[in-house]
Amino acid sequence: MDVPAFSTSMAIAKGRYLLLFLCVQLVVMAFLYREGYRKRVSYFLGIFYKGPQVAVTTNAQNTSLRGDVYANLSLIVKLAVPADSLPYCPKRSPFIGGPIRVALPEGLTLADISRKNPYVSRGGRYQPPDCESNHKTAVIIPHRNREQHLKYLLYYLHPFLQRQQLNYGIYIIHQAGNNTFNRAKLLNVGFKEAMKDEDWGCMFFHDVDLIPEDDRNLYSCEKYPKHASIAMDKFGYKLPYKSYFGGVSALTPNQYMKINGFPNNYWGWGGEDDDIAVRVSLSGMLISRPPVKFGRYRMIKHGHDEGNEQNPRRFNLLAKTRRTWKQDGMNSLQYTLISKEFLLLYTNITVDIGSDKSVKRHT
Ligand code: BGN
Repeated sequence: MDVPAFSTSMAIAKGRYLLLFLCVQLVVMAFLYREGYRKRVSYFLGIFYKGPQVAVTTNAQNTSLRGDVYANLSLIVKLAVPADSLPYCPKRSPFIGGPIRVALPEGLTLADISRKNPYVSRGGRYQPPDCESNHKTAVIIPHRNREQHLKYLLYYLHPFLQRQQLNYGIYIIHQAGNNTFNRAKLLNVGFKEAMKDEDWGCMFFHDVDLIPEDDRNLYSCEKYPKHASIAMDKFGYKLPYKSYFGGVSALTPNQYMKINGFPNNYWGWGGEDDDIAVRVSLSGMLISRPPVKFGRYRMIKHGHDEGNEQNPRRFNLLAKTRRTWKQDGMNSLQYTLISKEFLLLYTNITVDIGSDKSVKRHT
């Protein structure tokens, strides 16, 4: 009988096909793996999409060192499709790497930072070149005479935000003149000016001397106002007290307007962040926080801050927040815009916010 012989040779042939199929699979996998699958995917999409071709580009400076905030950036490549047909970014960015090693590079210049962030456009704006972001975040940074800190923050913040696949913009709000510093009023100005540019979905209010140490600390907004800097090195990587809301916080425009923005009358150091926390609570909201191992920040050391002495009136002001918050805030904000420049790494807003002597005292 030759039937069994026939079925044996069929089985051998099938086995060969299976082996061949497996080999082809292996080769394809090795091919996809070689230079990162994203580049390959974009290559394949390019074959099917017959519109104008966009060059597939990579960053040159990939270092695969663990904890290097720039390490994953070279994997971000332009997708070969027009901007309006980009797919939505995934829920969790594939470029997030976890802990970031913060070392302050010597001799850093703004030009170096620009070179390391080729996809950042004028005004310090960015959107992922390979997908449509799910989040639109403005980062507002009050500033005066802290050029060195600003440089370090920009060096870390740009790649940090890109790794999270955010559509973002960075705003520096510079207080003109030598009057006492007023952080909260500068943040109000930043909110107002940033909203003129774009329909931001989330505002991050960020001190210039705080560098995030884990990119799983997402710079997007939550159901409630978020306090992001919950584990700072200077406080032993834990909250100094339960209602602490200083350093880095985030609100949607709706949440911001619900609390009437921030107070305008805290001149000098201290108390304004506590006032904001009281506003949040008086508006019937809670505080959202990231997990403690993500909300880690390193504070850059600095000496005495001239023009930002402790505010002796902060105790009085804070005692009255319940009575004043609806009259003092976004609805009473007054300032004179001196300039708004769209620089390479940030939008620079210089503003005259007056002085504590020019405000009516209610004490
Ligand atoms: C608090 C300050 C905050 C500051 C934190 C951390 C006040 C008001 C006292 C009633 N609050 O004491 O503004 O962010 O320390 O340094 O001073």
